[in-house]
Amino acid sequence: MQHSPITPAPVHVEMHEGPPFALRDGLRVVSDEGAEVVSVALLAAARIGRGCGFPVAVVTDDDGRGDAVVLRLVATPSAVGLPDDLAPELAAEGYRVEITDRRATITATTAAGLIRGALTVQQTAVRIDDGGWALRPCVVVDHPRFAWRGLSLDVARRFIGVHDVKTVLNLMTVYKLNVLHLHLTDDQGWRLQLASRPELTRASGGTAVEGGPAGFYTAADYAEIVGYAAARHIAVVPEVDVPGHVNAALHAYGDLTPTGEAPPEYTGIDVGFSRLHADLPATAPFLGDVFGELATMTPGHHVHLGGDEVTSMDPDEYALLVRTAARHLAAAGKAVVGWQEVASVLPEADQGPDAPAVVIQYWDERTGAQEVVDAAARGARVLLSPASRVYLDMRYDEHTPVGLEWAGHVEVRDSYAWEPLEVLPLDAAQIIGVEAALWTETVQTADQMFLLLLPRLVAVAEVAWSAAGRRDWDDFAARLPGQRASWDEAGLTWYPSPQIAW
Ligand code: TNX
Repeated sequence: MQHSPITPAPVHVEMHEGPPFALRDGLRVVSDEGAEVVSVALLAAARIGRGCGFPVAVVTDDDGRGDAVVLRLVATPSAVGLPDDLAPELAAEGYRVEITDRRATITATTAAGLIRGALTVQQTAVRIDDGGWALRPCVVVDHPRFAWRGLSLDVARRFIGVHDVKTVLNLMTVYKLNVLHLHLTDDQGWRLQLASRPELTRASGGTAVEGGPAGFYTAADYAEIVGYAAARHIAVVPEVDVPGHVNAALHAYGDLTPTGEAPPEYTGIDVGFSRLHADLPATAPFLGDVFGELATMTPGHHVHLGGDEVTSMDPDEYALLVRTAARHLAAAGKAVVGWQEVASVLPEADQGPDAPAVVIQYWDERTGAQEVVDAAARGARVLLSPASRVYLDMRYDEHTPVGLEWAGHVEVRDSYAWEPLEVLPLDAAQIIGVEAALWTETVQTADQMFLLLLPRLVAVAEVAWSAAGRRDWDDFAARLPGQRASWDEAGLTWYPSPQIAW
């Protein structure tokens, strides 16, 4: 059997011998009826057309002829070929792909599964003699290991504009990641315009670490990002970080400080010095406005309230502030996500059994593991972001021109060769998934951002998607060079790690 290029590695793949499916002018995408499927079909047609250099039509009647990429919805996971006992959240993204010399057929129970399959189809593409493209014949049956496969982008320390966010979303689509977490606020800047609190972006939208790129998203910009992500079946999880990391908010609204006086803007990179105050009359209305409006703007299920690195606050006050924010989100129908520090105060004991599970994001391997395990025992689900593996703002080695080092150097193999079930003493069902993080204290340009993301983001994507038994460093290292042409074509900077035979 031939070697599979598909990344992340699928659950089941057979690459077949025999003639590939040559893509020629006249190729059609045959879609099932229904707006969601047709939207995936249009996206697939546009991607294939761009790659091949001719227009690809979308049609909804299958005449059975060749030269077609077929998207087909079926009613049950078993009709896809997926195991009957697979969790519904995983089955939803499962798919089957079959490529013969005349057709590629993608089968799934949802549009999300179809788009994951469409990207698998694209990864089988090879150049043929006439300079065109062909798809390699194969059968793939696949589904994700974890429901949450994320990337957190810190757009607060430096602003990342809509265009660059879309480029990141394109990359996430290719590697089947499905959550974009936007860290929208921090000491150095506030990046989302809110009608209820216009001073936030007016006073703090134009600052960034050390005079770096600043700016903010208008409501329309944010909706554009959310819509672009949704078309790719990627959820946007916005984060407003409280009760620490709030200098940008205090700078905009002085009544959030005990003196009533707004502190100056902050453009350094220290953490832990700013905080809200539970006993000030302005604080509760601020939390209500911000989280209420954020929830309204966000169609997705989850909203992140931060909660990290609050030094010098009485634990009762911390609990009160975090729980106030959490209750505003719950009242708006959202599930709460928080950094691991909130594990001491969430989920609340009286949160009913029907409330959506709180998600605790574990990042700091130096401390707090027991609190996370205890929160999981109270019903939380855990999102794994162990810094020594998936903090993609860490330098690869001492020569990396940008990045921090507090969690050590993180080479490609570090990001790849770890087992999520071994990070904390948890059952598999308590782990919702894996999320990489790109903090931007040292990042000034899009090139620097992609240098840090590539190739490590691909490694994390495989940890999150591929079955444990399908993961193998040598196999991954052999597949990775096959990905570089697509990065080069997209004009993305990447790190030529010496661990890979490029
Ligand atoms: C820790 S991770 C932080 C961030 C920094 C990051 C730098 C977390 C919840 N807090 O504020 O940007 O380290 O690596």
